[in-house]
Amino acid sequence: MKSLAELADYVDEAARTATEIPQISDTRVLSVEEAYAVQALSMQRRYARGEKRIGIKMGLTSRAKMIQVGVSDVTWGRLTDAMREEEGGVVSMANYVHPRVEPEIAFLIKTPLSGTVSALEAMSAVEAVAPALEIIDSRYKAFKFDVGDVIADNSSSSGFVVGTWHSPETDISNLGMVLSINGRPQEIGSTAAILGHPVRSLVAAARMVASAGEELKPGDIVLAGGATAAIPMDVGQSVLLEVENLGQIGFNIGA
Ligand code: OOG
Ligand code: MG
Repeated sequence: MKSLAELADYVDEAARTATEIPQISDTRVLSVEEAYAVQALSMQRRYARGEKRIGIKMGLTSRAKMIQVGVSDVTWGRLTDAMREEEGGVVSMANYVHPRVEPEIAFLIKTPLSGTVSALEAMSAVEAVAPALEIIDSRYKAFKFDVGDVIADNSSSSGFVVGTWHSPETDISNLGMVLSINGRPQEIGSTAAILGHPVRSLVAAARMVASAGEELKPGDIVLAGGATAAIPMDVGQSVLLEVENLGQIGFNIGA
């Protein structure tokens, strides 16, 4: 049986080379605690290669997402500078295994946040909010995993695009979201699908990073989680997200 450090190498290598791998749970079912240990160790390998941690992503914060992947625990993962894709740019499929895109909200952190906080305290630590697209790319075969698998695989984090930052005073409780592919709406939702209000995802983020002995730092980006099911990506598609009052963002998908 592989050690947690060997499992970290296993998921890191799959992510680095965009190669699909059999599920860890085929041979060993990880507890949530063990899975976060694997994630943390695998991130050490990325940082050692020069990637910088620039924030975190929350996962499975909406019912649509929980149902799509069959896992109903809220999870988190770390974002690095290498994962950021350019707004309006071309995203290359070659860097991914079987990516999917989902509509999200991003928070920009102004003051340190960690531990048990209220929604009001969480919002007062926010510098700005923006529309975001997350590109998730589970390294596991057929995009299938249990909760330990997905946490170990950095909650499928792979890429993301952030739009224009807006004032933190913007009411983000229930903003319409339309995710279109090639000009055709594919998923329609609301920011309210994210735990009832995206700020609850930030509250959960503060609690979850604290349990890993970390904090949300000034300048960090926090992705609140997909508001709708994610859509499989393919070469030649143009992806556009329109969020009520926050504007639109998108990218094109190349080979
Ligand atoms: C797990 C990651 C979930 C979200 O926004 O819910 C996630 C997955 O769906 O592969 O990023
Ligand atoms: Mg997501």
